[in-house]
Amino acid sequence: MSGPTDNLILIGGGGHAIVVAEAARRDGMPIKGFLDDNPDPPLARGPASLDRIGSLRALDLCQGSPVHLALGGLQLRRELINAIEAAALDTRSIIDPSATIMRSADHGPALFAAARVVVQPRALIGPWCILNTGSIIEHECVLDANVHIAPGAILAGGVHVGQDTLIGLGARVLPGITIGASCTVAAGAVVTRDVPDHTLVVGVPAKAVEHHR
Ligand code: JB2
Repeated sequence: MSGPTDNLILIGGGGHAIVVAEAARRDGMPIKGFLDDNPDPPLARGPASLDRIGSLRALDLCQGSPVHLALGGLQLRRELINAIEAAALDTRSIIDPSATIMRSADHGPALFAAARVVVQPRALIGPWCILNTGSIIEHECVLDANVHIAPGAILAGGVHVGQDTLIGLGARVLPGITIGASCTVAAGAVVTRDVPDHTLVVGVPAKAVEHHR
């Protein structure tokens, strides 16, 4: 449980926040509590639970504390990113100690990098991205803001991903491909061609099935 010297506030208390909280502790970052609309979400229960200190949009409670946006849904993340930026809150990156980010790679603020992530040389990771468990971002990839790479997904060298896009569980993207903004690459898909903005692609090789978000 959090103690008097703890200070980080997580925004979100669901499954993603459980993973983020553990990585933050491993990274030596004490946690004060979390915001969530659900009065009894997963992070409030079970081992290493934390205290809920307010509703999800009660960002006034975060003034003076470092925060990390700890929920996975991209549309809700986009709304909260806009609110957090408007409130000029002090955002923190959380990087699990087992993640490897090569020295010539770079990332923006508010990154979450989970256990066993690998970011290879000269990759550029934009602000507010999630690199989830065991994902691989190869050399010279460029990720725009609020890109979510799900567990086990792999981007080959030189891939560009537009903002607010989800690369699903275990998906693979071939070298040099450009994926647009607000896209979803379904779990297990293999992307062999560029993907325009606002497109859902599925399958092997990935095909567009829907214009969305
Ligand atoms: O539509 C919503 C809504 N959706 C989620 N309206 C409101 N008011 N709140 C919403 N939330 C809030 O975000 C809930 O309070 C919820 O506790 C919190 C986190 O959402 P959820 O529990 O749905 O999932 P998550 O973001 O923690 O985890 C998802 O993303 C992770 C990256 C899951 O899909 C995980 O399996 C995944 N690993």
